[in-house]
Amino acid sequence: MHKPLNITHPGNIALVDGAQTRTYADLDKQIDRFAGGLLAGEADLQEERIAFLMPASFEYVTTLHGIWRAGGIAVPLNTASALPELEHCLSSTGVRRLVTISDRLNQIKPLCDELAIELLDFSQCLGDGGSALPELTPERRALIVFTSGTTSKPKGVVTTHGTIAAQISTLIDAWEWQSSDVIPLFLPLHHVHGIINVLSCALWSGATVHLMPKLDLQRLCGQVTRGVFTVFMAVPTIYVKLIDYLADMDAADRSAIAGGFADMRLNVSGSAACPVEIFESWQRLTGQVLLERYGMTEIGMALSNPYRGERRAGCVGQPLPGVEVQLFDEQHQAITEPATAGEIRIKGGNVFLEYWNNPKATASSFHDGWFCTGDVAVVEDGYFRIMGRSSIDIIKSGGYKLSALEIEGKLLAHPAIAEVAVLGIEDRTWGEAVAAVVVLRPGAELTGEDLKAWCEGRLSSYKIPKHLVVMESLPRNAMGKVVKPKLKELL
Ligand code: MLC
Ligand code: AMP
Repeated sequence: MHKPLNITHPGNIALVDGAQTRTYADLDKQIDRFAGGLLAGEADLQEERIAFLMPASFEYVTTLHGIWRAGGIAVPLNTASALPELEHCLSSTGVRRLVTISDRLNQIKPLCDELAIELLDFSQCLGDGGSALPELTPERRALIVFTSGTTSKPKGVVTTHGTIAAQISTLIDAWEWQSSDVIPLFLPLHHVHGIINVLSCALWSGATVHLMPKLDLQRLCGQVTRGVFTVFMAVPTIYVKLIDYLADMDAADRSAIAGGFADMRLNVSGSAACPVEIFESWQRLTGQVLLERYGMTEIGMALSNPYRGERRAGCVGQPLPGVEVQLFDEQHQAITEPATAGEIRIKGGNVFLEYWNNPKATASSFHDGWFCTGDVAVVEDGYFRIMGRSSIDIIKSGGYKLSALEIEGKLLAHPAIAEVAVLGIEDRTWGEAVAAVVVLRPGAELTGEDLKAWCEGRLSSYKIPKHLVVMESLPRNAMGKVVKPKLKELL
């Protein structure tokens, strides 16, 4: 069983939210009360899936750990999701109880009523504490995080307490986490980057996490200038936004913020490729050599540039401790020659257990015991370099993995759209931006603004197409299959 909270430093500040703080001892006590409240006299939740919808907050951390301690499976929901997206997460995992905070109750109540889910306000779940708690062995299921892929609907990735422990401990070793570390957390808390790399590594280490419900560059940079943080982790989009934000200010302010970053012990980039230009700009601006690493919801982190040693621009380094990484060719043969591209496959205690209630998808994502990532890489002078993905239907935008098929399925319900192909188009800020190529029904008209308005409430904002191209017909191959057009030529 992993030790989710490092209570060897009970007086250390675990969490900061604005002017409020929680020590490890306070947090531990609150989690016990929450676990007891959820159990309501039962001995063990027996892997009941409990969903929760809340921004980064004391309540979020207490709920996540409380579900774990009570023997449940935590299902953190995306606070930016549209209701139909939440419906899929809740119904596919058979959730019967959902915890939220008072200002979110009205947003989610109609959906809970429709699905006969009991809606709980966080404060209702706090018991008196002191309840007997179940023993949690490493093979028990702990977490379901939804990920998009080559299927139209997102799949629930199940990790056990053992998987989570492996994912956390490898990063703590590799990046030398310490109880004196202080890190800001502005990433969404329904993905492994926020949940494992930032929150869990910090809480396991006895470090301090500053919770920010949203990325607010002005507030964040104010704290950076004051030297609050020692470690910073973000997706490349956020480094682009910071570089642009700093470019627009006067030299004295810029140098104060850049100095704050320079004084940190570590700046990490991941979840999407960090362009060499951004790596170099960040180094010029702050003196920090970004540590780029590679991971995935199903495996946590797998490859990382070294904490001590050369961090190479455009590369993701070497396998983390305890993680086996091998490139394979299309005939499933291991690639042994250098500089030959192949699919990244992974083995190790960090690899997920299964896709929830989807044995077919689970079986087809493994080959000979290796998890097949669908990412293609080469090894050059001992460093892995990601070259792209084997599927054009996966888009990475702002660090979010999006399924072109899911977005296409949604857009086909638009009354003006007869046919649609969705793809990612290169974008300096977002890495890729979502673009839709459509064929309209006879006599219909559609603008980008119309489409955006129609998508609101149906899709999360980052899935809504930012580019719209109307064509007479979609290009097809000799077999009649749609060939996604090269958008650069059309825009
Ligand atoms: C938002 N906008 C986008 C967009 N996202 N436009 C194009 N493409 C996108 N992807 C637009 C909105 O529509 C809005 O436009 C404006 O930007 C502001 O929206 P916002 O939501 O307020 O944006 P912001 O807060 O700035 O969000 C940017 C961000 C966010 C980078 C903070 O995208 C984010 O948190 N990304 C991280 C995702 C993450 O953690 N992924 C890890 C997955 S795990 P308008 O016109 O309405 O103003 C994983 C494994 C691993 O990948 O290896 O880590
Ligand atoms: P997700 O499914 O949201 O966890 O996204 C995982 C995917 O993000 C991986 O399969 C990669 O395609 C991509 N990814 C993560 N880190 C990097 C990186 N450093 N460089 C390139 N792609 C990355």
